Amino acid sequence: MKLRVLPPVFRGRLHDARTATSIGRWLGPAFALCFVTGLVSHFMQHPPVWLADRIPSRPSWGYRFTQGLHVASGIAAIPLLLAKLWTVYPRLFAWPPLRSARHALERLSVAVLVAGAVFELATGLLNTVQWYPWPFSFVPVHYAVAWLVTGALVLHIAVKAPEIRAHWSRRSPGTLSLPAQDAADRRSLLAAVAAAVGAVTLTTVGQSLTPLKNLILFAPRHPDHGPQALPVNRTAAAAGVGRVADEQYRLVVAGPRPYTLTLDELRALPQHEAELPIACVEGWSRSAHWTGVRVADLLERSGAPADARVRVVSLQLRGGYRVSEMGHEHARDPLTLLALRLNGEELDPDHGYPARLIAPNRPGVLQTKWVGRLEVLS
Ligand SMILES: Nc1nc2c(c(=O)[nH]1)N[C@H]1C(S)=C(S)[C@@H](COP(=O)(O)O)O[C@H]1N2
Ligand SMILES: [Mo]
Repeated sequence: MKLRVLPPVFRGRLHDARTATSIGRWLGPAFALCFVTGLVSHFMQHPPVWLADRIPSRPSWGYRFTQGLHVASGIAAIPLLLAKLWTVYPRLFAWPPLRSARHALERLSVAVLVAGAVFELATGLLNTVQWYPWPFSFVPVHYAVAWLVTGALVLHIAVKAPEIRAHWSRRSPGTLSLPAQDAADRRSLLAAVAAAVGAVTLTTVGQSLTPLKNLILFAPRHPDHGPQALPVNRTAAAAGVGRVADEQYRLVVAGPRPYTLTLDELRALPQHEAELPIACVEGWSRSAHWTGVRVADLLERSGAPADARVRVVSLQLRGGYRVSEMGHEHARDPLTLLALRLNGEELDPDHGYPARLIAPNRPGVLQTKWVGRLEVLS
């Protein structure tokens, strides 16, 4: 007897190009928005040489906005991608599996697209909860795969352009041949997907869009939870800094005319106030009221040239975020402070006591805590 393995038969009627197009209409823009805002984040954190001194320090909420969109569009893309994969998965069993070299290439590009898209959303989501169950480092791999996915997506849209065009609008000829019942079912499916997108968005976006903070169910951070009503990413204990003793603290400003200040001397300098957010790459952000010494004043006193770049060095001895750099736009912005106070109190040790950097339009990871040194770079 000859055994034959038959491909499965799918009787569900919504595994068709029209449903795939309807979902793609939302999934495509979500990925595009996620990619563009991801690029912004990447270049603000790791600017190439030509850009390093050109990043604007305004609007002060710029990074908070783009990174909030990055994480929100990524989260919204999860139910969209799942729905899209459900719609098209019967094609995995298409028979014969390969019809021609062109068909083989197309299937390969779809495989890259699906694998890359799942990888980006999964690693991005896990990054928002600071869980890294993989051996590679998140940022460079998430960044590289984003280009791969974007390339595969552009190719996919180009290959599918005729089908997309045929199914794009309600009146397109593709619809006429389909039974009326399918249209009703499709509307239900799309309504369910829209509800899922709305639900995951509304229950997470409050981590950054603070007016919606009371709707937070799944976001890893609540913007109010933390000392002085501000979340903490790395505590003083985790950073190995602990509570810095007042009498031991020194701020070194290493410019053309280097000098050192004690904490009392720093407190005696003119203090300024700023309302600025901490906007973490992980998607939470929170605005706060900061008081401290203008970095511009400290640099001026050291004789730093107006266009100098500055390196900010933490008292923390190990860890990736102990040093940050900024261009002259940030260094000379009157809102850029070496903050000593937060929301009317001395900084909590977890927020960088006795002094931390706070600057407008800057990723949270570059808002260095426990600052011990400002170095003027030539
Ligand atoms: N020295 C030092 N500064 C740091 C960090 C760090 O690990 N070490 N973490 C950064 C990150 S990732 C963020 S989001 C903010 C968090 O600031 P907050 O704890 O004051 O809210 O601090 C930044 N400054
Ligand atoms: Mo962060």
